[in-house]
Amino acid sequence: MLENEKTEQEQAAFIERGRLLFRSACEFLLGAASLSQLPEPNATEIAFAGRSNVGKSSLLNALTGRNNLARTSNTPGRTQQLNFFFLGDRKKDGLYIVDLPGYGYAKVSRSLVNEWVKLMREYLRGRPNLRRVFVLVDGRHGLKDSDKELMLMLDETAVSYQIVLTKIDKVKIAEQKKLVEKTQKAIVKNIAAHPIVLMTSSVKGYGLDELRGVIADLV
Ligand SMILES: Nc1nc2c(ncn2[C@@H]2O[C@H](COP(=O)(O)OP(=O)(O)OP(=O)(O)O)[C@@H](O)[C@H]2O)c(=O)[nH]1
Ligand SMILES: [Mg+2]
Repeated sequence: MLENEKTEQEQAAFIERGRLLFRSACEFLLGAASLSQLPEPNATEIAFAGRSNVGKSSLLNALTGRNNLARTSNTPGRTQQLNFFFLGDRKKDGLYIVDLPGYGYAKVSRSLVNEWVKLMREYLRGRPNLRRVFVLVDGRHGLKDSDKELMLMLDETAVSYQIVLTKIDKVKIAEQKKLVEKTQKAIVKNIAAHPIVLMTSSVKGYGLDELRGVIADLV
């Protein structure tokens, strides 16, 4: 069923599941620069991908209510590794959350871009526990060519993904619905893309309950 087709009661239960999941502790596990360093795929995994500076680390911090769990910065291209976090109790249940290295930063050399592509491909192919990649897209800019390239890579590797429009506090309320519709229309042919596009603001806290609920439903 689509997220926006829930009854009021179902919606409340969905939000509550997300709230409970994100009430658990979240710890930083490791930053991996190569695949050999990844933790055992013994729990559900989700990942945040997106252009440098789109707000991946900020969103992880906002979701977990921790200001500096993931490092945020004004310097694009800073997170150059796969940063693994664990939400929940590792002995019982919970999930891996991965803050993926950003892309689309103009000043990065061709060889670094190639390295990024190689690392991402290997990661996407090598994680059977990866349930969904959240592809973050800056709400002010919409889908860029580099986002479309990533989406193609996800379609090819058959990894399910969902678009999250970030920094929505910078988009006029009157424009928000149109932005979602336009983005949803643009991805109809992407076979592994979830049809629903989400909106968030890490600064204002907008859309976080919904995203927590979506994540809880994947565990
Ligand atoms: N207005 C607004 N600014 C935001 C929001 N989320 C993040 N930012 C700002 O955007 C900048 C980049 O945020 P990060 O979370 O570091 O972005 P990132 O995607 O992790 O960047 P890389 O690690 O370099 O790939 C920071 O200056 C944040 O304060 C938001 O919801 N609203
Ligand atoms: Mg980051």
